[in-house]
Amino acid sequence: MLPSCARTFGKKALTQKKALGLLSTAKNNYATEASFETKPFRLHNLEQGPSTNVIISRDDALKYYNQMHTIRRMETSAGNLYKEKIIRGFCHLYSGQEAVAVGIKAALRPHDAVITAYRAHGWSHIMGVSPLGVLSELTGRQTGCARGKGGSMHMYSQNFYGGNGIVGAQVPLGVGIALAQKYNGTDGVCVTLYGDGAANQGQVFEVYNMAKLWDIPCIFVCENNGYGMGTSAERAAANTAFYTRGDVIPGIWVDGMDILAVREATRYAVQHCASGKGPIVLEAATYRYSGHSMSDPGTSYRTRDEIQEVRQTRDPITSFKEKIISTNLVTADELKTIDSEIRSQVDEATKKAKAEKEISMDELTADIYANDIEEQIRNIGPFNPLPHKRIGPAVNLK
Ligand SMILES: Cc1ncc(C[n+]2csc(CCOP(=O)(O)OP(=O)(O)O)c2C)c(N)n1
Ligand SMILES: [Mg+2]
Repeated sequence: MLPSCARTFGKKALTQKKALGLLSTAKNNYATEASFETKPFRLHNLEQGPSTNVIISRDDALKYYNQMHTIRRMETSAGNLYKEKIIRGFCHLYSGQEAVAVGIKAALRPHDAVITAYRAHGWSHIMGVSPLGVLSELTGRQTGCARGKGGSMHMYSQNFYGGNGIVGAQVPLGVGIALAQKYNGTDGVCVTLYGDGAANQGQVFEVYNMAKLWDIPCIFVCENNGYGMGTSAERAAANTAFYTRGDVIPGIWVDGMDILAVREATRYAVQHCASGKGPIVLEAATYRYSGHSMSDPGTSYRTRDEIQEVRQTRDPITSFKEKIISTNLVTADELKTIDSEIRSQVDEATKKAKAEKEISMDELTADIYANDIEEQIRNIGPFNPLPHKRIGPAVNLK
């Protein structure tokens, strides 16, 4: 992405300051906004796509940098906690894919919904869960966003429907959420994410069909990170142009390593769905740095050089950082300060996530039902049921 222009903040004010003898410091010489040219979008069943000219403000630049960096840092910490055996069970990291979550979220309105698969830590955070809420959930502690009962794949928040461990199963659910949006007369959309591997499942095509038939406001997002576990997309899919696979549903290919391109494509998709035109498919071309999960070193089906090359040439954070520094939206020093703030925030959260308590046994059968319809829950045997109780309000129950 090439910088095409940067507008400098308060040039007149600056001249006046200089005239008054006040030296301009780097701090008050920022550009307030800059524009960039994205890679071309590829279009399917669309005459015109999103604009390749994107504008970003200084405030948004800082916000997106902060969000992407927080996800990266949190995932590094999660990886370490797993290696220390403090996180147990499954743990799928999102490092490398940050621009997809941050770019999509930047284009959503508060009433839009999101559902994803098991690579859900970054999404949970971006949808409102604090680093402590995520990391404590991973370590199974009571400060976790699901009080430690959900773990890596089952985190939720307002308008965020998880965290789903069965490959592809969230796609019909996402269409259902979008159908509810339409049924309730909101103009909300549901962003339904799935991987390149999941994209080959039959249920995905069944709901493509229903969504188009009923013009359901669902944004299908295929996060194509190149692999489904150890199988490359090329080996698994006869057609790897995932943005075309909705047949009559329009589709857009977007560089998923460029947060601004993702934001622009999502804005377009939201507008498309919210104006009653039905679903749309986005394919975000991205990459995962870690193995599929913590038990996969991730180097038997791809080379270390391949990973290294992506890190060096397409990393979503480094490339964004270069853009916003070179257009004078921010300074390198400012980003360094943000880096160290994020580091201490995540370190602090990690410390707490290790030290917090697990929930007590009586919570084992709590919050199973949103409405307390069954007072007793079957135990490991049928004769000693455990009481059901509600602890907190259900997150997405209106
Ligand atoms: C129904 C089902 N089949 C198989 C699995 C095992 N499995 C977990 S992840 C995965 C690969 C999915 O790859 P992709 O959709 O590309 O997502 P990514 O992991 O790359 O984010 C498989 C086969 C599962 N969880 N559920
Ligand atoms: Mg994949």
